[in-house]
Order: sequence, then structure tokens, then C-alpha cells
Amino acid sequence: MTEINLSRIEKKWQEKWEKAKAFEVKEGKGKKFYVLEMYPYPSGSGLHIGHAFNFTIGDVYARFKRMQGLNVLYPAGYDSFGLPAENAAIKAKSHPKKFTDDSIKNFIKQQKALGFSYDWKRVLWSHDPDYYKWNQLIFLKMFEKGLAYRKKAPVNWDPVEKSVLANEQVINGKGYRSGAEIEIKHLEQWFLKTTKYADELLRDVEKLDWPERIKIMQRNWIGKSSGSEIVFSIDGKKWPIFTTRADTLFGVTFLVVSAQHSRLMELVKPEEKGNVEKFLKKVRSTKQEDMDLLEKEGVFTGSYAEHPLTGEKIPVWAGNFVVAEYGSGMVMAVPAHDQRDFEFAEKYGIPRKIVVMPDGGNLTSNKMKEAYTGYGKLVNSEGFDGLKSEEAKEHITTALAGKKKGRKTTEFKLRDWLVSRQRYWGTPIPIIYCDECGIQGVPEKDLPVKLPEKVKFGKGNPLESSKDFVNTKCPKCGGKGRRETDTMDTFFDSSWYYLRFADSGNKKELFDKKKVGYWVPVDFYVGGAEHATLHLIYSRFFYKFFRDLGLVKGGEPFTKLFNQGMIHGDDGFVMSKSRGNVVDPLDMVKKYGADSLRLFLINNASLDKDFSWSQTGIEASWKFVKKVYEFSQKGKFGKSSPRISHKVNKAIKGIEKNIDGLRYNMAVIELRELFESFSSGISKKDFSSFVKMFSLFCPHVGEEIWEKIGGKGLISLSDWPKFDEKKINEKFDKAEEEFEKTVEDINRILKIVGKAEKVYLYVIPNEVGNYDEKELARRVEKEVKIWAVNDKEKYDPEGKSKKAKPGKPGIYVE
Ligand code: ANZ
Ligand code: ZN
Repeated sequence: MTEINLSRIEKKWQEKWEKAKAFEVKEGKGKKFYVLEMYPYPSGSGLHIGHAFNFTIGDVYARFKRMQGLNVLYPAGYDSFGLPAENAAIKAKSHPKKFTDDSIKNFIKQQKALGFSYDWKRVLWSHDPDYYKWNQLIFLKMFEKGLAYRKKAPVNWDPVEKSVLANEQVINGKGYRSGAEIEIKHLEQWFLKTTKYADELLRDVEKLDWPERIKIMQRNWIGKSSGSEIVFSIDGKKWPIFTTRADTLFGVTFLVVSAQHSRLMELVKPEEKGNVEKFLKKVRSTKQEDMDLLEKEGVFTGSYAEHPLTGEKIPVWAGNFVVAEYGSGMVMAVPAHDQRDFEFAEKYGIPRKIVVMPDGGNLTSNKMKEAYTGYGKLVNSEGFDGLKSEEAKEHITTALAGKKKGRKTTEFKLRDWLVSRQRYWGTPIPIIYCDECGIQGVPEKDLPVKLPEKVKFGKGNPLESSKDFVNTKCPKCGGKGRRETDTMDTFFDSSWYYLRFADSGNKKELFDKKKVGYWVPVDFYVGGAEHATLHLIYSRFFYKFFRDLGLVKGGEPFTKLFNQGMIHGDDGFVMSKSRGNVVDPLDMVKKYGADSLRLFLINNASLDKDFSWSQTGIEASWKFVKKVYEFSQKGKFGKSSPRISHKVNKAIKGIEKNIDGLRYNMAVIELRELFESFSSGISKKDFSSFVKMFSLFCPHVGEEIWEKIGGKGLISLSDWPKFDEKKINEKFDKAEEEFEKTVEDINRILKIVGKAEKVYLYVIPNEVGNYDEKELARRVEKEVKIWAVNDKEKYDPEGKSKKAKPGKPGIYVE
């Protein structure tokens, strides 16, 4: 028998696919289906096992839909701008461009080695001026519409990356990549007005076929709150404050202004200035989640506010738990009914006042161990006593509105996206500053503003020290102009790449509307859950912006989203170089072949669950691949018995459903079971159906077998097998179950009897066909003789044939 040579087979078919441009597609040919994996960062160390898993999930789906006759767009691209490349290049004393180009080349080679069926003609990467030119155009369009704007704001400064970060990129007060403690700086930066679409972004979450937890994260991130704005007066000036609990207004015992509030200093009295400044040095984050974790701290400003209804004097504090950029950056603190305020008041000895009494409850201020945050009936609230919280909110707000001291309002947690970065390796922001004309967009004809290649790395942003880059002419007056040296956050690049794939070579425009209209939205999007609030919010925002420009239809870019699980090392821990439990997919390809790796990755567990690498697992997959190949090489086909026919048709039906539902592991179980039944003979047609299904997971060996059995063209482009419902007959499954039970029964008897050489089986006449002597002998490892109970010739010394029942033969051993 010919020994299987997997690497020869892989190379052969990869070349054939490439030569035949097998997976290149054009729009218009029937119904489309768009499969996409999240834009990978082409790391210098190449493709890791998580990528291999992610891409295999996508590839199997793309192959499946393609065979089902859909026109499948399945492209690949590289998220190639960004700090990691810049840092790695500096470390390797290379240039980020060279470093990145090399990484991409390597990445593509590796993807090809795994047999992914991408349309390579459409490949793109962000650092290509033909790509980022369009980033710049999009930015200018946003600038024109007031959606890209500059403002001074408290921002997150990452001292290691030496750049600002967006709110989404700060985790527990630390930079999401560097892990450095974030510092707060007040800087003028570029923002994109994501909040313009806040309401719609929230509403449309309901339309999405996405994992529920991602939808929840999106809802929370956008965070809509309905409440009231209440105006407090401080030294004659009006300071509006957002609250969702206007019913607690009479319980306010202090105000807290955010430590990062842009007008904080107006509130600080000279005698408190020293204290306040000392306090401000300690404050680290601008983000709510981070603040909630911190111990609540603050400092008195020296100012007092006037209560809008009682006129009482209320001290104003600065605190670390108030977000500058939410509401008005101030809170009216009600320590009896808000836990944060409670803790703060305890710490600084500020009194509390109960104004909401729970039903049947009996709160006493000095016995409270924590705030009562629920609803109830109002007390200590002048004319509003006795009202229920819900009613009181309305009444109090109306009373305030009458005095022009309040109104109903809605707030969103979502902040505008800070997109400027003080780093080199990104898209230059296409803006020119002129002393005469102010901020000017670069005219479209001058795009792209190219990233200069000859720059000095090491100190700060190399663009700043590049005179040729910075000095330019003002596009309006022709006078001296200065280029913006900030670059765009790389999440800008990934916010629309899926649209460019629909028309990636277009030199004249962003993309052709008709082409995008045909391919987009993405029907199936696979990637990690870590993008829940970053990329997936930004992309949805871009899409809505493009829709408003009339460039795309519908409102959402990704119809169905799937998050794959994480792969751990064989020790159960997350793979990491320091633990030494990393598995390199390319090593596995060399050792076991690409198909075995692919099969192993998807047949482990439910695709959205974490699982651990297993050596025996990949070996088992490899053995299966070999067995299928060897079976095919014998090439002896006959007729499928009705039982086999039943199995094949039932498997097609089941596998089809399981793949569609992303239960690949279940599909593989069915495929293996089906294969096991072939030893008793199978028709070529039925075997072809099996190979087609097998080829989704193992495309190289699939093609090789297909060629051997005389299949026409490429199996990758063949039609998905159709099942014949009429050939599915559950009686075969029942017979099989009975057979298995009989095997068990015999084995039990053999165990009791001990020494026995022969097994006699007495079967109801119409069931004789369900038992195969050879198969049974193999299973019980004894000589077996089967009799029909009514056979006159039968050997039955103990009359065991009388015990036979339908589905349960009589058994005699000796
Ligand atoms: C008084 C009050 C009394 C509040 C009470 C709550 C309970 P959500 O639902 O998240 O919108 N708040 C307002 N602006 C804030 C800011 N910039 N940073 C931190 N907290 C802020 O929460 C709204 C509530 O969060 C508001 O209602 C306010 O505290 C606080 F028994 O006002 B509340
Ligand atoms: Zn000018």
C-alpha cells in the first residue's frame, strides 16, 4: 500500500487551487455569502494556534456554503499598523515597514500551508498607501460633517507607549497593551463623534445575531440612562448635575465634582488649593469601571452650593469616583441612598439624611451599615412626603422645571472616540494648521498624505522631528502650514476593512457602491470576544456614518457574530512562552499534516468553549485521516446495502445541520461513525458523499481522494451531497441498538461462564438480517453461530431458543 505523504499532497493541492484561482469570486453570480475572520495583526512570530483555530472555523464555513452553491466571499487582510510593529522594529533595529512586510509575507505563507480557501486577489493591509489613503478621505468626510473634531479633554496618557489611549483601551487603570499605570493629562486631541449614533447603536443591538454576552457588553458600554438635570448654584453660577434619582434630592448632603473636571479650579478656594493639588496628583483613571474599583477619595474645595429647593448650603468636594465626561462631571451626593456616596461620607464624616423609606421598612440613620438604594416612599422631603419614588422623580423634576432649575434628560455612557495617537506607525491625520486660516483638511487631490519612511526613531514621535513632513503649505492661503503629526488609532483601519474587501483594488474611490451593496453585510464573522466594545462598536459607528453618506445599505455590518474559545496548553494553562506550553501550528503541520491539525482543532469541543491542546487528540485525528486515505486507495466499491444507504443519507442530513449550527464537533462524530460502517461495502457514490463532507475539514486529502476515485474538477468546488429522505429508515438504527445490546449480553454471559469457545444466537426469523456472524464474532472474540428460532437444524441443547424475543435473541455458550 502507498504510504500517505501528506506534505506532497498538501503542496500539490495548494498549487492547484492557486493556479485555478479556485476561490476568487465575482459579484452577481447568484446568492452571496460573506465569511470573515477578524482582521489579524501580522505578528513577527507568525501565526499562532489561536489564529489557526479562528481561521479553520471560518474556512470550514466558507467551504460549506460554497459547496452549497452560494457565491462565497472569503477574504484575508492584515491589521498591520500599530505600536507593536513599531516597537518590535525598533528593538530589532529594523524599520516598521520592512518588519511588517516581512511579517505579512510569512503570515500568508503560513495561511496557505493550512489550506484556507481565501480569495487572495483581494488581500489588503492597512499600511499600504492605497489603503490608508481612504482612511484619510473618510477622516476628512467626518471632519466636514463635524464628526471629527478637536477638543481639549482629560485623556488617558500611557507613559510607556508615550501616547494617549481611548477609554476602551484602558483596563483597570492600565494601558491595555503596555500594562502601564495611566496618567491623566489635559490635552487637545482628535475625537470622532460616536455619540451621535449612541441611540441607534443601542437600539440596533436587538437586531443582531450575536452572542448574548457581547450584546450585553455593548448595551452596557453604550449605557443609556434616563434621569433629570438639576441646577445647583455656586457663588452665583449655575452648575447642572445629572441624576437618575431626583426623588432623593432632599437627601443631598454634599456635591462631588470630578477630579478631572475642566472647571474644577473655579470651585477651589485659595485656602484649599494646596490640599486639592496634592489630591489630584494621585488620581489615575477617567473611566467608570476603574473608579468603581478604587477606594473612594476626595478633598473639600472650600465652596458651598445652594440647594435648588431648600436653599440650604451644601459643601462641594472633589472626588476620584466621578467621571469628568459623564453627565456634567458632578454628582449630588445622597449618602443614605447611594453606596459610593455612603462610603465617601463615612470616610470624611459627612452626615446623611434618609429621604426614601422602604415599604414596611424602618431605616434609622445611625444604624445603617450600607446605603438603602431601593425605591420606597418619600420622607423628610417637604411637600413631596408620601409619594412613591417613581412619582416623586416626576413631581420633583416638574417643580424644578417651573423654577428653571431642572429638566428631564438622557445620558449615555458612550464617549466620543479619541482617535489621535502620538506615534509613527499609523495613518497620518490629513490636517494642516495655518496661523491665518486655522485647521484645514488636506485637499482630496493631495491624498494620500504619505508616512515618510526616512525618520529618526527613539525620541518621541518621529513625525514631529521630520521637518520635510511637518512643513508644508496651507491649502487655503498658500502660506506657511504645519502638518498634523498625530496618526490615527489603528482601530480606524479595522473599522471599515470589510467594506474594502468588496472592492479592494479600487484606485478611484473608497469602494464601488454596487459591489459593496452586493457583498455586505458580512453574513458570518468569527473572532475573539476581546473586541466586544472596541472594534465592534467602532465598526458599527462607521457603518452608520457610511449609510448616512449613502454609501451602504441597511444599518449593521455584521449580521452574525461568533466568538471562538481559547486554546490552552496541554497543562491546562493559557499558552505562553514563559510556561513553555506553546504549540506552534506550523510544527504540527510538518508532523501531522495540515488536515489533521484542522480536524483536531474543530473536533475538540463546542467551538465557543475553551479547550486544552492534546497530543493524543491530534494523533487520533492524524490516524483518522490516514485511515480514510488508505480506505480510498483500496478503491473497491460495490453497492451500498440499504443499511449503509440509510447511514449515508442520515449523516448528510445531520452533518449539514450541525455545520450550519456551528456544532462542528458533532459533525465530525457523525462523519467518523459513518466511516466505521464502510467496512461492509459501499458504493462509489456514497463514498463520494462522505469525501465531500470530509473535505470541509481535510481539504487536501479530500482533493487527493476525489482525484483518485475519478471525481470531476476540484472537490472544493463540487456540490454539497443531497440526502434522500426516503433512504433514511430508523429501523436500521433500532437494529443497530439491539445488536449492541446483544453484544453486551453475550459479554456478560461469557464473563459469568468463564471458559467458553462458542456462542450460539437464536433470533426471531425476520430479525436474522440484523445480525452479522462475522461482525459479532469480531466483537465478542469467539466463534459465533446464528440460528433462526424456527430452524429445524439448529443446535440448542438447553432450549435457549425459547427465550428469544423480538429485539432480544436467546443466547447459548459452551
Ligand atoms: C443622586 C443619586 C442618589 C444617585 C441615589 C444615585 C442614587 P447611571 O445609572 O450610571 O446613569 N452620577 C452622575 N454623574 C456622574 C458622573 N459624572 N460620575 C459618576 N457618577 C455620576 O447613574 C447615574 C447616577 O450616577 C446619578 O444619580 C449620579 O448619582 C451618578 F440615591 O444622583 B445619582
Ligand atoms: Zn492659510
